[in-house]
Amino acid sequence: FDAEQKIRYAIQNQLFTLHYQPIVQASDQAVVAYEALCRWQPEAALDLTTTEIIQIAEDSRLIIPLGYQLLELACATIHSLPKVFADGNVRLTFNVSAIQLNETDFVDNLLKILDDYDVKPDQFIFELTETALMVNPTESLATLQRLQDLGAEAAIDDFGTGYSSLSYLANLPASMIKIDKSFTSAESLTVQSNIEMVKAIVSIANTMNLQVVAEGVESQAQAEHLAELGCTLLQGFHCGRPTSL
Ligand code: G
Ligand code: G
Ligand code: MN
Ligand code: NA
Repeated sequence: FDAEQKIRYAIQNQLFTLHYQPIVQASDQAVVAYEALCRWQPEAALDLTTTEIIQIAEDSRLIIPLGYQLLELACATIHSLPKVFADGNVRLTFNVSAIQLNETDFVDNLLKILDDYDVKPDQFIFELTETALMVNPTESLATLQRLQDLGAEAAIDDFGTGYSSLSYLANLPASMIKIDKSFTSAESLTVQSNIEMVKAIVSIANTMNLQVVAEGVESQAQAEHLAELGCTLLQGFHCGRPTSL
């Protein structure tokens, strides 16, 4: 079986699951959100990284059924953990690929799934990369606006690695920027130009009234450095590994 067939089989047999990684406040480590990350059950024996699975699922458009299956899992988790999610202080961030975002019925299908689990759009933050947004920039903006009108938020994932313009970003209905690991990793922070980039991104985010998450935080020293640079939210193995909730 090739990788695509294995992924198709794993979707049909519901062998995918989600793990959740905390996004915390730098000031007091309080969890403000959990990012849902796709994982497969051991029985799936896929022998592929998540990055490979998502890439193959995007190329084959299997990301559409997989994405809805994962959204159902996320909703089931939110529904089953009212103490974590119900008071509105902790949100769930969910990665959305370009193919999903550009599907005509994406928002309608999404609302149907949320409704089935009695989950509200304002419990979600949808993570989109600049690259995904730029496939259909105008339509992406309209879709995010519709989600925002429903109460959901949007985060720009892997920020700094894409090709979107500042004028586009300024008009985007997003509430959060996630600075890519390539700027925030411990190794990157040994290079002055990366430090300056983090400062510049924080400055842009503050100007645009966006929250800033530094990704890839693996140590206390790195957490402190990123907080000093103005990153108020942190995510990474130091703050918490992706786990089942
Ligand atoms: O969790 P990990 O670092 O292995 O994820 C690898 C890549 O897969 C990341 O780019 C991440 O955004 C993406 N990814 C993980 N889970 C999902 C998901 O549920 N949907 C989509 N579209 N991408 C995901
Ligand atoms: O593209 P996106 O930012 O959604 O991908 C998130 C990925 O980053 C997940 O696959 C997750 O497993 C991974 N990740 C989370 N924390 C860390 C970290 O501290 N270090 C590294 N190297 N990867 C991390
Ligand atoms: Mn992400
Ligand atoms: Na990211």
